[in-house]
Amino acid sequence: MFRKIVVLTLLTAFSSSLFAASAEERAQTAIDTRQGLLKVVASYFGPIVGMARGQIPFDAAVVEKNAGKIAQLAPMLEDVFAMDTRASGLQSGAKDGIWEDKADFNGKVATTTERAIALAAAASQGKGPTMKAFGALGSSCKNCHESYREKDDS
Ligand code: ASC
Repeated sequence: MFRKIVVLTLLTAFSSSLFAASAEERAQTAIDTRQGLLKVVASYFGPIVGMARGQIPFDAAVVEKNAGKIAQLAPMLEDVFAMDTRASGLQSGAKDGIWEDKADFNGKVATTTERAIALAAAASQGKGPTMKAFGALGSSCKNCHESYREKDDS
């Protein structure tokens, strides 16, 4: 009895580690990964939204740091969206165009990266120029969502 449990436990453990994940598992992992990355991006974006709305004091150092992080994270969007998950039938907010016009999608990602770099550079110029650069970054997020996100609430 105990031996059987041990053998079954080992088999279960090995079946998920030794053998390749199913196509559906790989697709779900890809969806979770890209949604997770966008959440990390949003976590750096959020405090700057708070500053723009006057809910928290303007802090140039935080803007510079967070924009720098977004500039590092944004290029990863091209990588995490590389896998076409449409055939999996799994639900997500990703539109077909992502894989039908990769050059455009990747171009929008590149624009976002450039604008995040520009925001980091603007942070030392004071609140006015910073918020102008932040507006430009936000519109590149929105632009991509309008084209490629099913439920656009940006
Ligand atoms: C975010 C987030 C979005 C964008 C958008 C930019 O942090 O969740 O959808 O930024 O608000 O316009």
